[in-house]
Amino acid sequence: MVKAKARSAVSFFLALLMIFLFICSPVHIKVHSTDGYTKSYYFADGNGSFRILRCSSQLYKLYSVSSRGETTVSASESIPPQLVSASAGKMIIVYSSRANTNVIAYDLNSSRKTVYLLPGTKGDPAAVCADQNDCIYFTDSSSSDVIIKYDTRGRELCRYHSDSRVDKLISAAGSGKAYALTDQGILDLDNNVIYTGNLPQGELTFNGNYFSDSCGSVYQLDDQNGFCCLFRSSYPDICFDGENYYAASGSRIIRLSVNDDIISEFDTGTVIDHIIASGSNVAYVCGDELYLLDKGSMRSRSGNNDPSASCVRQSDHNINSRSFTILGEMIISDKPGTTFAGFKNGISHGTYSVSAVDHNGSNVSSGILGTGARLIFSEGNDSRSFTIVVKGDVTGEGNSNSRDCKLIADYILDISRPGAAEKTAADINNDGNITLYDFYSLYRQS
Ligand SMILES: [Ca+2]
Ligand SMILES: [Ca+2]
Repeated sequence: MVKAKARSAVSFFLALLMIFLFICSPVHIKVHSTDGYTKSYYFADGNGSFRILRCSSQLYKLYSVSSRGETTVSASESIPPQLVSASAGKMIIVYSSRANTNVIAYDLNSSRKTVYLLPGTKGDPAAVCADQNDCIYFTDSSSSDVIIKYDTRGRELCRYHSDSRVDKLISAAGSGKAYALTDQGILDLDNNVIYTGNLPQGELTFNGNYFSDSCGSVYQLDDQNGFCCLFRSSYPDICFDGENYYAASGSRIIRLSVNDDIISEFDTGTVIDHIIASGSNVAYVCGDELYLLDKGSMRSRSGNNDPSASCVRQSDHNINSRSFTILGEMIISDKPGTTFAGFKNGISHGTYSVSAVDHNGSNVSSGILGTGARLIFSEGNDSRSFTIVVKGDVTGEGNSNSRDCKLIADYILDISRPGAAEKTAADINNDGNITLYDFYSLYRQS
């Protein structure tokens, strides 16, 4: 009787242990047999699920892996892909048949498939993406500085001429706007603006709303901020779950705060090939298998960044802009209401990171910047500070209105004296003096 009780207690604890181990171990996703497949791609839909595309010289198969680890085949075709790319929740496969270029786009959220035929294209496909309106942007190797935009029926809508070779075409998750990554910078195709700072390096991985490069940087593309670098680490493989950054280093996964401090880590026991986030879920690839990370199993650790995983990035300290005038240590804007992100994205700043201080001297990371605010560009011990001048904004809150007219009148009547930035902001016609002409010009505008 006692023995039976002891046995049932032991089996009860064994069962508990099994459940405990099951909960604590990462979910193991083994997708089909990988025999015969020559290449695998891993994507995220941004809503917590992952996709695995297995390709061979005859076919491809697309698997969906849910946030709970259930795996299903979501598409399969007897087509050998020539080019595969993903951005803004769309996965695109390009293949050639009968001298035509064919494109299949899968919406990763709905699995909806759109098929395109791009007639008259020559050469091998070099870059492709689809925007939110299902238009295709395409570049081939025979004219790698030309981007052709097609509608869903394969009709050519327009051509963009980049001044340099197009390496990749990507689109933003929010707006679906298309960008071309060239060897000169990132070209915003809608606005014809080129960003030359903080360029992605190597392979790009998309997780729906963010993307990372193979040199430890995480980027965001959205309607408001356009293209921007959110984070730079010393780890060559990193992803972002919307709250923390997760880097892979050997067999370890390291969770980093937005300040690049280590919060916790997990040793998987196997060398990790790649780490990827989808929404708030993180997965990692070892060999041919995908594992979902159980964040609860990560052990707390504090410390600085791991220097053993250093990713060498060349410094670039050039500051220039097509959107704003840079004069000495002033950045002059004729667009009242420009936000911190607007300044940051309108100025190419190499590898500098950018911070801002408003006209009252408070650190800010968003919102409108006005005359007297400062932008600080820094990297390591190197730092440069510029004062912002917004034409017509003398009061410093960033917009021009009757209060700015009143202050200009005070300058003219010598009731108050402007500082250097205010003087430049009040001199609407740029003749070096503040006169009634400046007052009337602003009065008519406001
Ligand atoms: Ca103002
Ligand atoms: Ca003037």
